[in-house]
Amino acid sequence: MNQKLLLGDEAIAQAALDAGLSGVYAYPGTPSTEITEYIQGSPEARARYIHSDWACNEKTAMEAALGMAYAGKRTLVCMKHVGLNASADAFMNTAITGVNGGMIIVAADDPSMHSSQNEQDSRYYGKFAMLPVMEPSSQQEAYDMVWAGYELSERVKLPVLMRVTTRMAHSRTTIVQRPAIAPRTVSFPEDRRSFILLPVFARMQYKKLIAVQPELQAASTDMGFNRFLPGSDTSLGIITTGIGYNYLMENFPDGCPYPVVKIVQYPIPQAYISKLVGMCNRVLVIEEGMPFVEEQLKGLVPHPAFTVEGRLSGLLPRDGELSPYLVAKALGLNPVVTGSVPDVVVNRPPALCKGCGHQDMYNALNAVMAQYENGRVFGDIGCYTLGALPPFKAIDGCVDMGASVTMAKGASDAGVRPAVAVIGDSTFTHSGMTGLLDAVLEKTPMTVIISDNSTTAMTGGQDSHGYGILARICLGLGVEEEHLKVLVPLKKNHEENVRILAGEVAYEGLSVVIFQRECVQTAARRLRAEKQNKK
Ligand SMILES: Cc1ncc(C[n+]2csc(CCOP(=O)(O)OP(=O)(O)O)c2C)c(N)n1
Ligand code: SF4
Repeated sequence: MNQKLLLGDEAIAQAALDAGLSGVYAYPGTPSTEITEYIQGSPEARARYIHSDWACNEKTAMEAALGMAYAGKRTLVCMKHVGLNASADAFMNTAITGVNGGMIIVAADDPSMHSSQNEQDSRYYGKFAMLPVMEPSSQQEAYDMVWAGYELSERVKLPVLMRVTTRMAHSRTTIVQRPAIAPRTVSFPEDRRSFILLPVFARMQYKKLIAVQPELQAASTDMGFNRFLPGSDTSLGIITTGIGYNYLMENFPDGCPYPVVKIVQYPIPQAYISKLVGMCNRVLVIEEGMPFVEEQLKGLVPHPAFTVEGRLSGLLPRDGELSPYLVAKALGLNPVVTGSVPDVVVNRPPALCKGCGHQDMYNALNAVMAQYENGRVFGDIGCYTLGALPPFKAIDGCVDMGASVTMAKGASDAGVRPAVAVIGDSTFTHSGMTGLLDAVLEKTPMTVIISDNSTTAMTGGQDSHGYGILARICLGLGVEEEHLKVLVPLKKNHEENVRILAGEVAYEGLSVVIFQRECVQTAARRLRAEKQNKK
């Protein structure tokens, strides 16, 4: 019996490797990044030539994985929850094409928004696409579910969505591994038409998706992950989802007195829910994320026979992460663990690192923008978003990856002058390039600043697809050569940078200014690694 101490993310990665993975496709995003990094660092994955390079964005990742699943191999796609939005077109259509080889899509949700712009719940996407969803309550369950997920995926010929949340992804425990199996060989779908989503074929495929739903419902009781746990006190019935089960059981170390339905696989197991509401007229739903189960259970009109409580009723907070403490309060228990942060932890606002090139870029930009009364700067997502905070207070927006360019364009179309976008190199190749093409084609008066630190710094310094080719990409998209400037953000260049940037911002047309200097953290890591390699 082989045991390993692994993070939830790593347990998923290890399980995929053991279950014959042929390729992982992903774009970094907290709390999902460690899945792909684990596979990238695995000697076994290297020896087996398992694909693990980062993709440009989540949509390209999803589609490449679909291609691998088309060819009969087992594949994994990983992203943070908002990445599922970026790949939603491909994701929704994977449910219509179905798969040939096993495909697991991991969406890592971030309740409480530790490092995200919202706290959406990916289970809604699973229901929307009518796909099976797995939501492990422990790291071991995550490991086992990857195996079971591939088997289910290959049996019903559909991708499986695995939803994890921050605490599950980022806490560590011992995992019991299974003996590894060989990867699948190349095979093709039986029906060549299934992947051709012309309406005539897509209609057939959609009917198949509807027809398989009873089998998915049966799987959510037969596969043994969801459970009905009897309890002697039927004054309350409890439904937990995902990690909510742990939070409940932490409050009942000697066993829960109430009957419990533990849900970790969807569709929601109707048989277990019926059994619970048949014996309890008050039900508490403990779920991490949005009130997904609670809302469905409640329906539109109050049920005469039972009341449902949870995040919607106010017994649990409507937003933010759950904890054993909050669950104890909802149950009217004396919390074993308190929810307060010890006094020794002093809150301090996040800031750019000392010596970071984004600072010099913002100093130059602020000097230029000070000359205008009504100019606006649209920021984007990355370390440079911290330019919104003091001392810079340099940006007026940050919405989703790539939106700096397109929002600046819209504002410019509305007459805002100057309209400036600030975007990082990785975010630019993720979603900024297409917006820039719109602006090129319409000759929109605006300036796009690409703050190029040659890495994807915010998520830990992964490779950036634009490395060394950003200027060529911009020229290729049609940016005028005389209005494409490359500057080095250093203190000693400040006056010169302000002068050049001011000229481009004043230009009544489209300009791009690339501020290029490597992230100091990535540079330090690179130098350390180079030193190590020389030894
Ligand atoms: C759709 C989506 N995918 C992933 C992320 C996670 N994420 C936030 S910023 C970022 C990239 C930042 O890289 P870059 O633009 O180069 O800026 P840097 O952090 O290096 O300054 C990523 C991957 C996200 N917020 N949204
Ligand atoms: S990690 Fe790099 S890009 Fe991010 S703030 Fe620090 S130096 Fe700047």
